[in-house]
Amino acid sequence: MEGYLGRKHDLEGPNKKASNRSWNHLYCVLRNSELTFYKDAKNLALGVPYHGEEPLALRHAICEIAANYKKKKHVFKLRLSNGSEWLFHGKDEEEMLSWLQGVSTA
Ligand code: I3P
Repeated sequence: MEGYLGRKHDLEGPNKKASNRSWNHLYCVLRNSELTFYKDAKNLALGVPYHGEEPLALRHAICEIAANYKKKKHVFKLRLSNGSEWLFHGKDEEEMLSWLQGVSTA
């Protein structure tokens, strides 16, 4: 699946806050148990990931609704096996839930 989500890097590793903590609106692509980010769909077509980032490997990742995050609605949290954590913001409940399900079963 693919589409736009808000993304915030929360933890770089266990108990280590990410240095860049701002929200970005990114084109997200979920394929083959990996999540890759692009500035927009055009950059996906060109094969140019956002800031040259490596895809996030979703094996052994944990994904859940970010119940503790109160500043926005429709946010879910992704914790990777390396301890890094990311928040994702869908435009509505339905979009958030479909990504949550997609990422959880990847
Ligand atoms: C961050 C930005 C984020 C904010 C984060 C700030 O500043 O304002 O929106 O997260 O707060 O550090 P900058 O863009 O200058 O990097 P929230 O939207 O969740 O508040 P945080 O450090 O408390 O996570």
